[in-house]
Amino acid sequence: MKLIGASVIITCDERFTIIKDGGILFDDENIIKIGKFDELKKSELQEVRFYHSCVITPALINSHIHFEFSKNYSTLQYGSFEKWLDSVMQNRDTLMQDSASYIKNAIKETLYSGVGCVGAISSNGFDLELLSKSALKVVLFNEIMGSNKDFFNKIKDNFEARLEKSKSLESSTFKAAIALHSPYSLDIELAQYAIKKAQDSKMPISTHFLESKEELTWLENNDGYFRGFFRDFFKNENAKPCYSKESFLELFKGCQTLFVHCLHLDDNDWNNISKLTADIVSCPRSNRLLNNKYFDLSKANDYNFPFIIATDGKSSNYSLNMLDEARCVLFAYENYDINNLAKEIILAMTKNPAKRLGFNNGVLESSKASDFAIFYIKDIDKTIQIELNFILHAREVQDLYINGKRIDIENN
Ligand code: MCF
Ligand code: FE
Repeated sequence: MKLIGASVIITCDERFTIIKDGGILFDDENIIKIGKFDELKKSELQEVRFYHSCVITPALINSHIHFEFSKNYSTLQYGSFEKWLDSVMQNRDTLMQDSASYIKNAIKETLYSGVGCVGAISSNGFDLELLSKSALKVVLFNEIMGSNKDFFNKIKDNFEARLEKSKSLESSTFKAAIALHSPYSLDIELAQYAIKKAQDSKMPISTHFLESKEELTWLENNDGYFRGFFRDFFKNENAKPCYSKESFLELFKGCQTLFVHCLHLDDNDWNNISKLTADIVSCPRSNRLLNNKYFDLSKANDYNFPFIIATDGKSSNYSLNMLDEARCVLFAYENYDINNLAKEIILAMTKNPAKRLGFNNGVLESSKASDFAIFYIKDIDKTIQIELNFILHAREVQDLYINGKRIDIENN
């Protein structure tokens, strides 16, 4: 048994318990007991450490990230979804080329920001082995995309090979799953085929949904930007949307789904998603950069969706640091009481996403996984606004534990 302690422990449990001068007693799998450091010190211990002027949180969770796009810095265009997608189509191949070193750095950046667990969208499988070898806990969402019937067999073969490879690498820290890119980019036959695979193997699904007004116009009116998109990039003059919003959502009955973005939902869509076994993931900086819009948090509250935030990839963000994402949220939602919002943001990157990714982490209480992040925050023992000061000042972890082991991030 090991014991770590700190000036403050933010447990993220049901009552959002905060323990001052707290301690966590744990082994390589689970938390055994949590309480006051001085009390727990009386146990038989292999290792003891107290972090002065520090906060311990559950290791953070970034539930939507595209590691393969980590080479993008200033290449892709921001400010309009249309310009962004055009620039992805034009630069995708060069961004993928020799991207391994960028992916490795992105994994490091992720760990340094206190993230111990990710939902990674893998479009080509280039991130697969690097992620499986990393210290991170990973749900690898193998992406399927395509709407041209001539290529269906090729797409299926490629998808299946990636899926099988990721299944063969499964471990206590690595799980295979499935991502359907979006309703504008995926034919119904391929969607049904991939959903069946997810259901047969009880894998969660991730999908982008109603990110842009262009997608909404396409699904509702069969018109707008996407007409030109299919004509210019796929030589298809007669492309039609494969779904209505309703028929797309219907596909996910009986699945465990993460809908990502959801910036353009109407009441009917909110209602339909709330009937599914589904959560919504919001990527605030990505949404600001591509679509000039933030997720409607008050609607999410009305429909009882837990708040979940993620960074998306470097394809639509300037960093993969979850603490930068947290600060963006704090400043974006000006109508919310700042102290309450700070607490909601902490849950949005711990307890709330943990439920769907299934690693038994995200909360510090006995029998949960031993995944912790420790941050030095000057004078944290002098404030009553712990959550707010944590979000304002936390930048890089002091230490990160995954499955009870301290991670050597630099050499990971
Ligand atoms: O989430 C953002 C914006 N929305 C859609 N896709 C992506 C994002 N970041 C990367 N992507 C990838 C996506 O996985 O870009 C490609 C896909 O492989 C788009 S090609 C239609
Ligand atoms: Fe995304």
